[in-house]
Amino acid sequence: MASQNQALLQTIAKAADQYPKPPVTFGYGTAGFRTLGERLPSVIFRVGMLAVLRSQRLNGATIGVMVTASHNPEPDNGVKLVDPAGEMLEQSWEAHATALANCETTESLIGTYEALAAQLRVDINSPASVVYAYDTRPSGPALIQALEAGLGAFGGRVKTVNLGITTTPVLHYVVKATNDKSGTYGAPTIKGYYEKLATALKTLVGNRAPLAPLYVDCANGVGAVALEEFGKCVEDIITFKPLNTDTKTKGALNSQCGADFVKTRQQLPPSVAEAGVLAKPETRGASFDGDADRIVYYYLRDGKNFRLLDGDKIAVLAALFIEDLVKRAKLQAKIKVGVVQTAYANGSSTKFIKERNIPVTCTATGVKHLHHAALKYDVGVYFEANGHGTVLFSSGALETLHKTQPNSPEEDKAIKNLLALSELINQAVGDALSDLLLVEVVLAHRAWGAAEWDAGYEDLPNRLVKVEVPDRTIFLTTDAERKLTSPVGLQKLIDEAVAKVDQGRSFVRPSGTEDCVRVYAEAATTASTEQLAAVVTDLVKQAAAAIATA
Ligand code: 16G
Ligand code: MG
Repeated sequence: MASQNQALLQTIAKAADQYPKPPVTFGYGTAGFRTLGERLPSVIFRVGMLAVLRSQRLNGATIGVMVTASHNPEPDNGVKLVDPAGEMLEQSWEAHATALANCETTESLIGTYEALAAQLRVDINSPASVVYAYDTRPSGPALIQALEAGLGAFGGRVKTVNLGITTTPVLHYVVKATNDKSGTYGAPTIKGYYEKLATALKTLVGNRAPLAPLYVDCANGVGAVALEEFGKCVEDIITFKPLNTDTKTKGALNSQCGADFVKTRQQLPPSVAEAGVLAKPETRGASFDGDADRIVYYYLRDGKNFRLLDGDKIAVLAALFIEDLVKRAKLQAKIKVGVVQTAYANGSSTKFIKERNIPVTCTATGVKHLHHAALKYDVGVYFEANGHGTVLFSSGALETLHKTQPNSPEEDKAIKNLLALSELINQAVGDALSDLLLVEVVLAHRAWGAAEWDAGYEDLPNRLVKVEVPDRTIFLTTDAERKLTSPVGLQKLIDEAVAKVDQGRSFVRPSGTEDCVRVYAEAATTASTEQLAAVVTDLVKQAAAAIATA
């Protein structure tokens, strides 16, 4: 076996020589590796090696690799690994990814890999399975070649499936479906996913009239490809009016459009405003981000004023609807619905949910944290304010729904709708497309337009400030990022500033994706919000400067 290993390692080394590491330090963060696409070939080659190791460690279960940089500018790219249940890579493996990516030479790469395999008790000659996909970025094809070189070095030991250009959530779905030995989750293909969604949508819409047409800003990204293909499967139920579907023009991706633009600027993409398509008050629009795992909605109140319906609004809409169905099914005692948010959720949304006796958990930023907290509820609704999110049905809840004998047609209907929702909503990861269908279904059932949906609660004015500091690693947080433990003394000053403001709330955390610290503030009025944000920003700058010069 030793000689077999040596032969394989030699083959890998030869292939790795074609992908030397540039003089850059890489880190596997919240969103995987992410930087300029041209810097990434060596990283992607090594991610291929790690995917094989991960699969071997899990007895050959299929692992996913997604090449995308989501809402980042077009020259960027990135890569992340997907675990067998369709979840993000287990956190302890992020360090292995970072270690491999930063080996300076082929020799150190091979040494590190061999040591890692030994430490994890993995036989590098055992079978593995990897499925991969990429978005519409120009650097995608070259990076996929690097990935294939990394996987190809293992020869026939690794079974690979290339899904081609598709969205991040579709890849997550295919990974989960491939590993589902019961075969009930759905066919492990892009088409299988669309068919699953379409079937669930048909059940939920029932004999209602077709849904209102919906304008969808696709951020000039891969969401446009998905929406076009999926749209054909449901054209008798809903008509999509895609906007920003240009995946070919250089520089168009995420430029002046997409969910991140809309959420950050709190305004329509100029292209959507110019198209004038939202002038009628009953018309609503939505924006995907660059890899279609995030969605925000909006409309023009009275045909004029921009109103954002973000992840918080979607969470409230979904949680209350599901809670209603559970009550109609008379299953409140057995199925508990809960909501998971981050500190960025608007205080009004949290208050609104709690007042309706639905429990709310707050976690640190990043999908994986919300996802894990949502698993603790029977039905866990999780959304970040920025539009990342989904609804998870526990196996216990699904079993209850399958086993319950309804005592009335109403109970029967509620149970069937809950089961159809569990099929409509992506159980692996948040999906803009699936979330869109969830929103449209709830609005159809409630006979609501955007204005009625929006009417539930009014957001508190809020402000997010990006602060550049000499060293963001000195900022350490606790209590789901709502309090600072370092720099020492800073939290007390923030608390004092907050106490002076009506309905004030503010927190500071280091970004996980950019070299900066983020300050969030909200309060009863716009003026007091701006003031609170300014005061806390100053406190942060002073504390950072004091430490830098100490
Ligand atoms: C990443 C996260 C997103 C989070 C954002 C925060 C995933 C897939 N993505 O994009 O959930 O909101 O980081 O960025 O987990 P920040 O740390 O720079 O504020
Ligand atoms: Mg994204």
